Amino acid sequence: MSDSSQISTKSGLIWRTSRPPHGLFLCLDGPDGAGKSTQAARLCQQLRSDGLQVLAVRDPGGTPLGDRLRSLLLDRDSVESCPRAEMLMFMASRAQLLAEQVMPALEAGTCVVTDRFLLSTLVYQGTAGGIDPAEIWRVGHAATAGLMPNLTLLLDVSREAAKNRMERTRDRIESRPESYQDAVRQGFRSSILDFPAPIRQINADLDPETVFAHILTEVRHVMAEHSRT
Ligand code: T5A
Repeated sequence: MSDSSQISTKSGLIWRTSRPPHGLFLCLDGPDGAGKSTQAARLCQQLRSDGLQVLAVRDPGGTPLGDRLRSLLLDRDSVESCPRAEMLMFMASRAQLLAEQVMPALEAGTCVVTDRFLLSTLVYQGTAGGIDPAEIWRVGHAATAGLMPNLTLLLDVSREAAKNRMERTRDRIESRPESYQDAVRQGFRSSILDFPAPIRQINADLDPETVFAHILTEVRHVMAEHSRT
């Protein structure tokens, strides 16, 4: 993608974001039960009613290969994988999602909204899973060709609020012990300190309408910046 701007370096790697005429790339991320899917659907609906072309994707998944990897990674009766194999499967799904869906859409000027992205791997497999984050940044750079979202909305949720929202059957990763989920929450909170791309933390303990209002304010701001570049 040539219409992109270099924004930052991290672990000696150069990261870039999309810029016009390419579309805006937005990400919602956060711990399980933060309400990402609810807010992603709402955001897409709002952007479409504003007249934008919008592609909604989820990571892992979103392609035939990604959906198979998603089953391998998340089904409770799936085969076991070591932490590195798990990390590489998330990255493989992401690489395919970018090649097959995200890049073509951005190049056509479409706004892409993704439910999770590279930050999830840094937190779940890095901070909570024990893999050196520098390694994840390197593999992540290869998987994404250095592309970062124009804005990551980090939905911060307390343990209590998340628990109340996760009544359905838990997947393989959601079934990990409370200590893993606490490390995930803490990992997301500290990730904003030196994240190499625009990121905003949103209090996701609030009611859905208020959370959405905060998200929309941040998105409107980045949209205005994007159209000025
Ligand atoms: N994973 C993922 C990794 O380990 N590494 C990686 O690199 C990646 C990309 C799958 C799992 O994979 C892991 C993380 C995950 O464990 P996922 O499919 O995104 O990732 O799974 P979840 O995070 O579990 O996604 P969910 O869709 O299940 O949860 P959400 O999106 O956080 O929550 P949502 O919107 O579905 O809402 C859940 C419930 O809460 C209510 C909703 O109505 C719904 O009932 N709700 C609220 N209630 C009160 N107040 C609010 N503000 C609410 N918002 C939503």
